[in-house]
Amino acid sequence: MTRPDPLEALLRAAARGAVSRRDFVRRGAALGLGLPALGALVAACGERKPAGAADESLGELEPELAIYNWSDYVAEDTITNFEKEFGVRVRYDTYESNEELLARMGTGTARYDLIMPTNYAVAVLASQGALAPLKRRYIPNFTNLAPTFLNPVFDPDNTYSVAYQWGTTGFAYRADKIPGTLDSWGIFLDGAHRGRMTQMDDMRDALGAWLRYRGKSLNSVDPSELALARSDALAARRNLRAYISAQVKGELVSGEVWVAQLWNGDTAQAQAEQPAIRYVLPREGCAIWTDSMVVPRGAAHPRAAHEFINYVLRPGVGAAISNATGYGSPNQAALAQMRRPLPFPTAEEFQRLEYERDLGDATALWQQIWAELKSS
Ligand code: N2P
Repeated sequence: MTRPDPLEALLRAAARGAVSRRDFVRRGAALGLGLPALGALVAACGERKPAGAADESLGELEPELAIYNWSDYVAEDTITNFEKEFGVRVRYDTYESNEELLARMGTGTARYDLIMPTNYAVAVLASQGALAPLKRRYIPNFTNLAPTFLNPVFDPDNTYSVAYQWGTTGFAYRADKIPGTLDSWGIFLDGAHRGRMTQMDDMRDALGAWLRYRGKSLNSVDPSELALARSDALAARRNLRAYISAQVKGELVSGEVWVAQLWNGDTAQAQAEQPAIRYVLPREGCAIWTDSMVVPRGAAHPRAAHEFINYVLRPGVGAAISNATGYGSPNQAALAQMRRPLPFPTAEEFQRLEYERDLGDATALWQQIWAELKSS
């Protein structure tokens, strides 16, 4: 049976919670619905909460979605498959660091519906009121997440975030160019490899390594500890070819770079092309992180963003992403479909791993040191 349009519009508005029970009955009656039918519909829908409530409907799927993600962080067909299945056109841009993402969000000029910040960056954005609470009713696949990735400290109750991928920030090296087994951040102080080494173009990673090198927390806000990290970082800088993140993969593969501070997954991507590349979790320790999917407050296409989150949480989609990126999947239902599921670090490894936290007021001091490292 084909319904007349006004009735369909009324039913949709009721489903969105945009119509009170009394209005629904009044408008339904005006459209010719008898009282028994109206009563049954009202009972079936239940009383809807007014607009603005936590379970408010997001309305219909929008035909567009704007995603801002790390580079090399999806499988080749992740986006195109979503576009085809949902009839949504995706605008997809990439960034190289949380600082780049935070700066872009701060300008308010770039309008994205879905972004993937790391632990501490979720906390920073949430504290700025920049994130929209997620509507779990649109994310039934949330139950596929492994318990370890639920209720993280940076977002208790997963109000704003759903885990996307996880990994670590150690370093990669060419075992065919450098003899022996490397296991320390100290390698970057070795002048023998001057010009063949790189550190991440990322304040937290580049300076965090030197804090760990001296046995300090990579979340340190202590000025004297930071002063020491600064001088180690300056000494290492003499040996560096550049501060560069994901893009160093090509130079590692070609052999121009022999040692590169890098994430585990991007290292795995380079290893696929050059088997002599090794990955190290330095003995002094390094960062472990989870990148999460979050929706900026005021996003223009929130329903499409939620659909995408739910899509990523399908076992097959999550497995395909991790198979392509080399990172760990927080999706426990996906593990069976992964080529080499990344085991969560052992208790022994965990002793050396640390999550990055929001630095609060000390962010300014970190930024000042970073600006000095990057200049000249
Ligand atoms: C993407 C790697 C991003 C991980 N290439 C950083 N948390």
